[in-house]
Amino acid sequence: MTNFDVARLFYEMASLLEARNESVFRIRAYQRGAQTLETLGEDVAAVAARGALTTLPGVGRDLAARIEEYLATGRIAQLEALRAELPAGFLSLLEIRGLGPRTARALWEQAGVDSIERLEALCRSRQIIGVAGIRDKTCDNILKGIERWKAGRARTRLGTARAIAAQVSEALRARGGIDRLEVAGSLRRMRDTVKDIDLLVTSTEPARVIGTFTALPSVAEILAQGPTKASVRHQDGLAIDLRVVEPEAFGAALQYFTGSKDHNVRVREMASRRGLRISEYGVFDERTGARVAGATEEEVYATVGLPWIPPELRENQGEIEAARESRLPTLVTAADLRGDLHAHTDWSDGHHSLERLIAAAEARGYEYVIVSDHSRSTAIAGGLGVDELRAQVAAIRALQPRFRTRILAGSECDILADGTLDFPDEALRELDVVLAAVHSRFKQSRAEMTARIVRALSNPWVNVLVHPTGRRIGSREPYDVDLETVLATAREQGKAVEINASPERLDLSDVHARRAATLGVPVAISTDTHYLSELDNVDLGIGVARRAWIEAGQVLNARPLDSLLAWARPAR
Ligand code: DGT
Ligand code: CA
Repeated sequence: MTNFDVARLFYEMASLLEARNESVFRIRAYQRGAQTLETLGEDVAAVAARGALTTLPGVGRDLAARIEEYLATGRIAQLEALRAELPAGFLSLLEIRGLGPRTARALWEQAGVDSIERLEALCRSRQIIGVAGIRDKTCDNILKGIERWKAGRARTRLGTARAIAAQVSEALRARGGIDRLEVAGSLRRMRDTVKDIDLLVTSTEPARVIGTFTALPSVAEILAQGPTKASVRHQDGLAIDLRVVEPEAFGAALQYFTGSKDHNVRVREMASRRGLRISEYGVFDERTGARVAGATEEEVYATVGLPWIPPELRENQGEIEAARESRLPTLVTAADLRGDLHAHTDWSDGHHSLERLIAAAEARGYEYVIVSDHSRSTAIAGGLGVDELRAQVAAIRALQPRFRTRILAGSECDILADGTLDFPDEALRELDVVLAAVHSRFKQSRAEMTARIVRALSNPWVNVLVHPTGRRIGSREPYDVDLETVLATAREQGKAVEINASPERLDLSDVHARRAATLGVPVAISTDTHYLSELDNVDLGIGVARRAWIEAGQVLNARPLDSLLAWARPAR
């Protein structure tokens, strides 16, 4: 139970009252109360316990009673009655800018509009003109509002959001006034896409920090601003929330705003069974109201008898049980990786020479790095023919004496439509490690695609299936393939699968990578580097692997060179 939750219910209440044409004063009262709660620097339950609710700005007897009711029962009866009068999709209509609650209600009553989809269809066909006073112009405005709503709901790729969060954090730190700054939310959990960036800060000068934040040059629009919280839209489109919290509540706030919501629900239930109440302000004794924890996340988890849980696992996917039974995995870290197993050079579509790639890998302290350029069939990427491949292997061997980092001769070899490979076995056997990938005929049937990949994995010279589903986040769906069969084949044939760390791929995804690891298939975490700076994307791949519960022992490129080579070439 939090200020946040009550505020949301109050906003909803205000909208529903407006839809019913209720008094403007009642509507405003709920909006005002919601704003107060959103920016309140103290847990509303604590205020209630002191009997001080009516001292809050905008909170009169009526609202205080609703807050008391919510704290006691977890519901607001009047709100539920109001909701029952309207269709389930009604509230979503109110998210469209330019469509007020009254019009929305009239549209529902007179034209059966009960969802955004239906609203859009009726606007496009202009059937809605004349209903509830809607004119041509209004129709266009609603359509514009729907477009904006769609854009606002679009999720941003992890890589992009991380880069923006890093820039904004750095800009904030440089301007001073901040003691601690942490990223929370889905970004801290390393989800492959995020809705927004959640920042948490401690500071002795909240007003200064809020002022600095909203005035950053990269901020395009201020969405909301209070004494300790602000929401802005970054010039790149995504929203950023910043909250300033007290140091003694920092751990509780970080835990709360990191989520996931489902994870937090479980933790709160555990607390409740112990007579404790957890909110973003701390952990409190339900009886006495005394704060028992809040400064660190460790402290918060300890009050419910759990060890600290890595953010990537906080999805209510078994981590609570694992923590309780002391069997949380020791997740792989960047330090565990000994090399990169997927990188291009200017022999195909990479933007750097062989030498520069090796030098960059050596500078990172890698024990090995692969050179895995495309094969001929990926003509668009300047794929190599057999002769060029042999020439490249010779160039690699000639270059090796100049470097400590071992250069692995490899290929990202195309899997042709029938599952055969783009290079003959005689060529593949000269390589140290062979990657295989689908780059064409994405529309094959599920049966064909599955058989194609299974056949490729059955080639003795193939080692790693890279970007196994072909997805490009936000632009291309994965191809239709029976991944269970593919993974079972990989396991049977002693092959590995890749977590491709390229920000638009992240393929395998967290869920699929977890399945692969569970089945005992080794996972390679590789960058698919085309520009040298992309070697840094390895952190995104590590994030996916950690979300997949993967430990170093399950990661192919955490193995030392000898064991990697012995695995890759048992036949040699
Ligand atoms: P997203 O959709 O990528 O932004 O995902 P999150 O997890 O970052 O979600 P967000 O930004 O809505 O909220 C951040 C965290 O705050 C979330 O993981 C858990 C917590 N939280 C958000 N809304 C609620 C809520 O209504 N109730 C509770 N109990 N917790 C919430
Ligand atoms: Ca978020």
